[in-house]
This record gives sequence, C-alpha cells and structure tokens, in this order.
Amino acid sequence: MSSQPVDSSLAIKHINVTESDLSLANKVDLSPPASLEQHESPVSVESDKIVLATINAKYIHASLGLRYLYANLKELQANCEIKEFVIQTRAIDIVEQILAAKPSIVGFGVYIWNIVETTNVVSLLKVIAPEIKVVLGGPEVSYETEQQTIVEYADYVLTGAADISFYQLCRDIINRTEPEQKILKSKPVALTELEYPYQYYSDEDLQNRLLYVEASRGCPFKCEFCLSSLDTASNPFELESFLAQMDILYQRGARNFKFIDRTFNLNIATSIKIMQFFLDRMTDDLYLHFEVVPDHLPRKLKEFLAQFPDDCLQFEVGIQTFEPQVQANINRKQNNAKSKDNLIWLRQNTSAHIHADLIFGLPGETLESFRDSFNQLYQCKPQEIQLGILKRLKGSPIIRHTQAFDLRFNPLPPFNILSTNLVDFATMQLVNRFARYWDMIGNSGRFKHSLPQILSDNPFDEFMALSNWLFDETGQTHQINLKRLYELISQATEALFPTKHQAVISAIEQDYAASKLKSHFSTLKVFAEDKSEIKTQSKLLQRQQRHKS
Ligand code: B12
Ligand code: SF4
Repeated sequence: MSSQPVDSSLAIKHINVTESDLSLANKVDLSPPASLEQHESPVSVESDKIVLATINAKYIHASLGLRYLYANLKELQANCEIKEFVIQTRAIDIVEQILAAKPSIVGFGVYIWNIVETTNVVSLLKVIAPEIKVVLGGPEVSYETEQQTIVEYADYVLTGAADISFYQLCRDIINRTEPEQKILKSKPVALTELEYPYQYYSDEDLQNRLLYVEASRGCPFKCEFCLSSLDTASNPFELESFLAQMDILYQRGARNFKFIDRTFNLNIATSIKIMQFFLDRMTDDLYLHFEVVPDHLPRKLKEFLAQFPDDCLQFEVGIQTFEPQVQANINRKQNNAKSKDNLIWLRQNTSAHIHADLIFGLPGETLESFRDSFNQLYQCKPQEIQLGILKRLKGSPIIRHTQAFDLRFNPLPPFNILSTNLVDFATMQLVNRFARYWDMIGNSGRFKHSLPQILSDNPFDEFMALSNWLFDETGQTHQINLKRLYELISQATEALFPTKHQAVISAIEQDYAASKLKSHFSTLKVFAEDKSEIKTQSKLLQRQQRHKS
C-alpha cells in the first residue's frame, strides 16, 4: 500500500502536531501541513467521510454499540460506514480495509477483548495516514484513560455512552471547531432521545449472527467486580416503541434475540409484556436469551416462563459465589436459598436452558469456599456452569480490595487474577484448567450419562481429580479431539475411580453413540495401560453389541 518506510516515531511526531494544524490539512485542501510535508501521506481522504469500526470477539457477535452511534449520526449518517472485524484478522489488513473507505474520521469501539488488536490497528493507521482523526470509545478506554498506550495514538477519546456525543464531536471536527481536550466525557443520554439502531442489522446479520437488543440500560446493583455497578439505576426504553422495533426485526425474519439488559427480571410487569410479545409470535426456531437475577422470580413471571416450548429460552443466571462473606466483600446482595429454589424450579418446570455463572478469585474466596459454591450450584442442575476467573476491569470498584486481599492481576488482557492472599498461583492454575475442562466435558453436554456417575455426590473434588489427571496425561487444555476425549475420560476413571469404571464405561458408550462419531465404540482405548485387557474388553463389548442388535 505505502511506499513509505514504517517509522514508528512518525506517529509520535504526529501527536505533537497541534489539532488545528491537522484539521486545516484535512479540510482545506487535503494536503498535509508544512510540518508534515516530508512524510506526505499516500492515502487520499474523502471530505467528511466517517468510518465506525470495531473488532468483535467472533463473527457471530454483531456490535450494538456501533449501530447506536450510527443510528444517531443525523445528517452525517449518509457519509458514515460501519466496518466490523474479528480478532483473528491481521491489523494491517484491517487498516487496509478502513483506508479503502477514504475516511477523514475513524471511530473505534474498544473493549477488553480487542484492546491489543485495536492498539495495533490504530498505531499502524497513524503511521500510514496521520491526517485521519481517530476517535476512541467503549468501556475499555472509558476508565484509567490517560494511562493507556492506545490513547497516545488517538486524537480523541469519548468516555461513556457516546450515542449522541460521537455525533457532536464529528460535527465539531468537520466544522473545524474541535475541542481542545483529547479526553472528553459523554454527557448522560436520555433514552427517549435516542434513535433505535435495530434497522441497521442487515439481512445477513439477521440470518447468521446474534442480535443483541436492550429493553433497558444500566443496573441498580453494585457487585464490585462488574462495570455495570457504576450505573446509578436501570433505565427502561419506552416499551411500546421498543417492541415495535422487535416486531420489525421479527417480520424481517429475526429469530435469535439476545437481550443484554443487565437484569431482565427487575421490573416484572415489563418482563411479562416482553414474554407475551414473543409468546404471541412463537415459532419452532425462536430463540431468546435473557440475563436474570436468580432470587427474583415472582409467581406471575413463573406462570409465563412455564408456557414457553422446548429450546426457546436461555437464561444467564449470575450466582458468582454462595459464600456470604465474599458476597459481603463485593457488595453483592443475593438471597442464596431463594436463588437455589428458583434454579431448581426453573429446571423442573420450564425447558429453559440455564447457564449459571460462578467467579473464582474474588476477595475472601478460598478453594474450599469455591468448592462449596460449585457443589451447591451443581445440585441445582443447571445445564451449564460457566466458571469465570475474576478479571480486573478498569473502573470496577473491586480494585479497592487490591491491597487488603493482595490481589495480583495479569497486567495484560484479559487482566485475570493470578493470586490472592488466600489462593496461590498454583491453585489458580488448577482452577483455570478445571474451568476449561468443565467447558469441554460438563458444559458441552457430550457426557450427559457418564459425568453424573463420575462425579457422584462429591462433584468438585472428583472433577478436580479428573482435571488434574487429564492435564498430567496430555499437557493440554485445548485441541483434544472428541474421540480421544472419550478415551481419556474412560482411562481417567479407571485410574482414579476403579470401582466406578465398568458403570462409567457403559454410560460413556451411550454418550459416544449420541456423539455420532463414525468409528465404533469397541475401537476406543478405554483402559490406560493393559493392552490384553483392552482386547478382552473390546471383544466383550462387541459381544454385548451383537446381543443388542
Ligand atoms: C455482547 C457482550 C459480549 C460479547 C462480545 C460482543 C462483541 N461485539 O464481540 C461476548 C459474549 C463475547 C463478551 C465476552 C466478554 N465480555 Co462482554 N459484554 C457484552 C455486553 C453484554 C453487551 C455489549 C453491548 O452491546 N452493549 C450495548 C451498547 C449500547 O453499549 P456499549 O457496547 O458499551 O457501547 C456504548 C459505549 O461503550 C460507547 N462506544 C462503543 N463503541 C464506541 C465507539 C466509539 C468511536 C465511541 C466514541 C464510543 C463507543 O458508546 C456506545 C453507545 O452508548 C456487555 C454488557 C452491556 N450490557 O453493555 C458486556 C461487557 C462489554 N463485557 C465485558 C466483559 C468483562 C467480558 C468478558 C471479559 C467476560 C468474561 N468472560 O470474563 C468476555 C471477554 C471475551 C474475550 N474474548 O476476551 C465488560 C466490559 C469490560 C471492558 N472493559 O471491555 C462488559 C461491559 C460487562 C460488564 N458489565 O462488566 N461480551
Ligand atoms: S453482576 Fe449483574 S447484578 Fe451485579 S452489578 Fe453487574 S449487572 Fe448488575
């Protein structure tokens, strides 16, 4: 693209040039100011063209934040283009695609999952086309802003919800009335003044991606590990107009709605109206995801939930910890008994898929107290238990405990906790691997018959033993192929719980059959060492198989 040698000092040089120099270069005749002449940019810039870009965690996640900014760009919208990328794309290719649009302003949505990649993109962009104004926004740059490398490369950072402030800043840049400060705080937005973004989900988005929607913004709770604890309240969008938007999406063929409201069941009357809206439009392929607080399911809401058919509802239920002292430390108000009763009720009376979250590494948590939380949650039988490791989110109040609990966080994304005063690094690693294997074995649903037999009534300890055995044996927590995983679990059971082995093998055979893997179960190496026993076993299984058929 550029014949210009890559000189990283250029970016720094550019930042030292005053804002007004650059705006003149851009807006008057597109030639660089005298001070930049020897680094003449090879990239042409179309007057007032805006690109809104972000790097999503995966293709399936469409960015709602960018669509809000785009929806509220008023007269500037016609000259704006959204460009979404995924984190696997090389920075240089992203830059190339952005430059192809010839923008004069590029806004980047910056999040914990893309901070490294976006920093690379912005630094490259500023070398190749220093005259382009780069505006950053999003939760990752909204706190501890000055300390971040990416901010050095940017022209502006707009912290907070920028639905309206991005428009105002672009207008100021275009009118050459740019603000002097680099870091600007967005004013709180009145939801009633916002244009809805949903029409900017394309038909391709509707077909292939998760559609994020929000009926409210903010959270009234104050769990200190979470960024939403900084919100003062949960503010609803006007329900009728919101549902009208959902109806348009539905009429266009959308069937996969992911509600990102922090607490969907906060206002029960609203939750019920939303439920009723979808019940009235029920189809076989409708899929709804909600984040709910577990201790607030009044009878009226339960009656509605029970009416939904199979495979339609998914609930993300934050438990985080059942340990009262840890809950107090992080300011999380949760009625544990009610939460457990409700989880059990949901499993017994609805077909909702429950995805329950626990976090390890919270201040005051020990391996033993975490084990208790896991065991209690396991007894409630959610289909999935998401085991998260505490992360240091910029701006989250949990940071206040850093000294008292000797919280040591990874300085690099995802800023995960490495040790606390109660959990050493080695233990943290054990739980990290436990979480990874749990995803593969527990949450995948591939071991539905065998896993309960392995775990019996001591789930945490038995799974920890399994996890440690798997890691000792393979040295891997990723890229274990499925057939091998069935073999490994059989072998681990033989080594760790020999008395259960025979029963577990039979259950694994059922799970294996459900997996639809091609090779016959009898070819699996279900014993670790004894080859002759394997042969006998395979013969035995083959005979049993013949009897069955
Ligand atoms: C969808 C989502 C995801 C998706 C990813 C989506 C994607 N695009 O790829 C998935 C499920 C993968 C995900 C994962 C995680 N997530 Co998440 N996620 C969300 C969620 C629920 C919705 C985001 C959203 O659309 N919000 C609605 C829009 C309107 O708000 P917004 O995105 O913040 O955008 C506004 C502003 O930020 C700003 N803005 C945004 N872009 C831009 C661009 C410019 C130029 C400007 C000026 C402003 C600006 O203006 C927008 C409009 O007001 C939020 C919680 C929430 N309700 O916001 C958490 C959230 C973003 N996630 C969070 C976290 C911590 C995680 C995880 C680390 C959780 C974990 N597993 O431990 C992982 C990381 C994944 C990874 N691979 O590393 C944190 C963010 C922390 C951070 N600093 O980025 C949030 C805020 C949750 C929280 N309350 O703590 N997440
Ligand atoms: S964890 Fe959930 S309930 Fe707690 S502050 Fe965050 S969004 Fe609100």
